[in-house]
Amino acid sequence: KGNGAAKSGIPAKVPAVAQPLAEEPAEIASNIRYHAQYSPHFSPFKFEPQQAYYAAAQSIRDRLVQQWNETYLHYHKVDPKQTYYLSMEFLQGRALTNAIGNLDIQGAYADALNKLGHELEEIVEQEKDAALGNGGLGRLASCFLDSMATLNLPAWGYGLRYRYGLFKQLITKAGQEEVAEDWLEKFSPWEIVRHDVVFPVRFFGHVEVLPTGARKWVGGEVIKALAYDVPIPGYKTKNTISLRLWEAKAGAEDFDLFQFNDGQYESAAQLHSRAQQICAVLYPGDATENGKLLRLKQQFFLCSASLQDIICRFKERKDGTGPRQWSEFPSKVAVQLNDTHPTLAIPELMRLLMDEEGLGWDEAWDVTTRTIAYTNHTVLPEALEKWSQAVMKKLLPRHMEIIEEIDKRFMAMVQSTRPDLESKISSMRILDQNPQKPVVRMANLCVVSGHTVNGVAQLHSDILKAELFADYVSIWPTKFQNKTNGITPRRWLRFCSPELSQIITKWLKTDQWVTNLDLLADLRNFADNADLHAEWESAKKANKQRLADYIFRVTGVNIDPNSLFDIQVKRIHEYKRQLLNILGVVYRYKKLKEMSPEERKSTTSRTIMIGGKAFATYTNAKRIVKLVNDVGAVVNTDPEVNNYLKVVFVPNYNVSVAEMLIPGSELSQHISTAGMEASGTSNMKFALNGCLIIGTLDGANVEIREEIGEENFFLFGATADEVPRLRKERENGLFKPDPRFEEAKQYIRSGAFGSYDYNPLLDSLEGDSGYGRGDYFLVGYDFPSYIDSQEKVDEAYKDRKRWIKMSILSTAGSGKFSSDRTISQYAKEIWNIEECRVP
Ligand code: B1N
Repeated sequence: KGNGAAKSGIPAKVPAVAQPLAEEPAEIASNIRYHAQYSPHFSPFKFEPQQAYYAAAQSIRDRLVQQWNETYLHYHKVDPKQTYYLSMEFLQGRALTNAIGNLDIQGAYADALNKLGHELEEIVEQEKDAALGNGGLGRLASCFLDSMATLNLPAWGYGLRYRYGLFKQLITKAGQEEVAEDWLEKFSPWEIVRHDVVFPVRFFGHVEVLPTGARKWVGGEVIKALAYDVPIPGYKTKNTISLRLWEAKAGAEDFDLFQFNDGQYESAAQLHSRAQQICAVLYPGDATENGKLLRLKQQFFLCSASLQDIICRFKERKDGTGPRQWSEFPSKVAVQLNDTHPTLAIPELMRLLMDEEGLGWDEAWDVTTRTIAYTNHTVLPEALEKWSQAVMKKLLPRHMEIIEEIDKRFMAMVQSTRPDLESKISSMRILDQNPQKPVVRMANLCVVSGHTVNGVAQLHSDILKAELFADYVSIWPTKFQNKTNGITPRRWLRFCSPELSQIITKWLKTDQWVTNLDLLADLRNFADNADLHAEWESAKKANKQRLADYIFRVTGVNIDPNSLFDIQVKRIHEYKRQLLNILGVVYRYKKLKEMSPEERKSTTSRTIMIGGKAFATYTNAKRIVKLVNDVGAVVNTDPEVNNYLKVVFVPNYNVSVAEMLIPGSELSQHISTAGMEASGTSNMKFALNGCLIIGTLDGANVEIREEIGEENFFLFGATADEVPRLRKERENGLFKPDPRFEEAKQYIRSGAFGSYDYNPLLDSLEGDSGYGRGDYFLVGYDFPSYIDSQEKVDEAYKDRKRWIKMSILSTAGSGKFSSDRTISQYAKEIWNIEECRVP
């Protein structure tokens, strides 16, 4: 009991008041020098950029730790309701620029580093991305942390400390190759290991019935969860919250000295190596199903450790009037599940409350359902998690019992109150009793057990209510909400484009837009102002030049900063339709080839950049990567056209690369088959940076177009409600492909881009029906309207005044897409938490 308080991080005795921190560049420089000298990681006799980075980071960390201690002492005192954001992914990227920007000490650190013979811009490049996430879902979690801290909300992020994050993508003759990316190679200066925060997590074993009738999970193997805290500073506020990442460990007691002495080295440390596996690597799927046992272990590890920690904190904050009532738990704790990946939090909370704390079913169920809420991020059937009942029973026998009981009670409730739903019960149930492969449907478990379910853009939330979860809506009409995604304006404008930010601040006569993004709307007042146009264009030009230099560095391709920079960057997936983009490029190339030199001169020069990672075993996605590279190799070296068209595959797309690409973009493509992209968040980043969008009416595109005006958005393609009918038409052989579509495919088949066999990829666009056949994603259907829309882009780009105006209006219309707005809505409408500002 004695260490209960220490476990959650609040010491029994408050430590001495924090030391005053250096303010002047000279003091900061000496602080950096101190860290360089006493850091055990490097020779004290050298001070190269890498060492300067680590020393500067450690110096900044001192500040973060101080603010962070103050924050949690304050929370401990005030005891507000807190939110816990559980996510298998946090895609943090680099931390240095963000930390000094949020702490508002950028100038002082730049000067200090100058005094030490370094440039800040060069130093920040030394940092490796923390890529503990795949794509949009993980990056959203990281944007949310920034907003929670900035809005002074009492909140925590909980995740896993993967030894290896998302793989590094190499582009070779064969296409994409994956190699492990060692983000912890030296160490991360941004994490603080908490040897005082450790919880046991059990796997396997069996359920025992005690004489009292209570049930207890025993046996199996017990692995320790050790906390690493990453401080998350808010923008210009003292509040600094925590991203708590769990690492798996075995203890000395698990090391079998007897076996070791007997020469059985591997079995002596068996549990150690099993523990190591749990956090070894991030599963690299994005909207792809990964039904692997290790993934389930990871998920449970996150849920169990986090809930034990949360309960521990709840128990210790009593006001001296005796132990807390469990019925108070939901008024102190909100748990948000980032998709179904942490669904096991539901049966784990039930188990902890019943088996460890002695609550009855009804009481535990009441607490659990009032605590947990679930966000859905996809309707793609292959991404909806389903776990084999047999596997679950073996790994988590007690949880399987609890899930069976939830399922049974849910069925009984529906049968007794809603006989009209009789025929739907088998599909609404949590357990899918298909005798071939009985599974647990994780999304159903979340809908039945959570108090709120939300989608991530209006269209997506509407689809959830009308299709995926329609039957539940009639039972719980108020359970379903929309929370349109957002992005942090700090990382995605203020820090990644200081040039544009400065102009915005100058014209708005305030920098308040950084935390009140709706203020950008006032830029509309100057949308025709020639001075603003000149400044806007010169900032864009500078960003384009920086991007061109980068592209040359990483690919050797020279791109012209006067050409239209057209970018599509996101995970490679057939539903995102990078194939539509590249087929469009192939068509453009063929038309350019057919033109006379004179005719070519009147076209709009374009540089098309495509980047993104493909899941290692997703064959068609990998073929698309290869095709983009092959098309680039031919086009870029064709002297007839390469002044008018360049095609670049941007390797190893990640957060830092995005921070370079987005400010330099002029057109970006968000061209998924309508109804399939839940929201998208890069669309928001591009629009915020004054980049125009060509896109379908899908995900958040719909709302972006509403906000910035339809005349400033290049729209094409079928709408979500037309898609089922169009698929049917194809199946019935009624689809007549446009000759331009046939021409583009044929050009690739003819070998114009090399001898690689693209027939299987192109064949997926043909045939009658079925996933991976019969053009399930309607590339052929949307191709003609896509090409037409691209022609409108070319025309618009020739009219500089019109283009710049559209660009300004894109930024001006992006206020809604701040994650501050999103998080405020979660706080008010789902979590019921309030600001708790550190004085
Ligand atoms: O979540 C983003 C959305 O903006 C995107 O539209 C959506 O595709 C993305 C399994 C996922 N949905 N599902 C995933 C990630 C990893 C995994 O293992 C599924 N990612 C999304 C933020 O709302």
